[in-house]
Amino acid sequence: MILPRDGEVELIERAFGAGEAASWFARLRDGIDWRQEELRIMGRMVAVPRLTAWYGDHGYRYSGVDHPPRKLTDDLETLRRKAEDLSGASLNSVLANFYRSGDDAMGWHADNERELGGQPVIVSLSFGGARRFSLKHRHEPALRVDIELAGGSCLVMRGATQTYWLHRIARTKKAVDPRINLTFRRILPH
Ligand SMILES: O=C(O)CCC(=O)C(=O)O
Ligand SMILES: [Mn+2]
Repeated sequence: MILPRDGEVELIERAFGAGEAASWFARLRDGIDWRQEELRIMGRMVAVPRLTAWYGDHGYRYSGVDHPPRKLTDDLETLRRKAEDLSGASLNSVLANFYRSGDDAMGWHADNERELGGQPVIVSLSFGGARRFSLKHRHEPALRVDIELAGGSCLVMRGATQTYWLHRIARTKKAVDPRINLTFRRILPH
């Protein structure tokens, strides 16, 4: 078990072979409509430190940004089915993140938007360079788990994970290759 308590995280290290993962990286880099989003932080607009894209049957609001519904591309549809096979969960949406370098990152958060329901299954596929994914317990910050997410891996978060744990991708000064991460989710109709 990756988490000592209060949730379930599973890592499938080789969900994709090396060649397959490299070819998905190139297809997603070129085929996704990447956007540079901005957030309002203390009255100022600040560029999010990564490129993002949202695809799903329903709209989604996270980090104060509204994402209208948008049909999955054929490639995302293929990967959605693979994510369903890997997890056994039913998934209808995906948030894509492109970390161009070690300066790109995602801060501490939980995937706990109301549209995901109480105990969401989040299935996260990684392509390209490896990055460190960290989890910390909300009520006991000394409880920390670090996982290296390499290209071709699949991480599944279930149960109470989003209630009790935060996760992030930290910046790094190490030389890292660009990375694409797809987090598949099930958005309930709203
Ligand atoms: O890039 C990752 O591995 C994490 C992405 C993530 O946490 C998210 O999209 O909510
Ligand atoms: Mn997340």
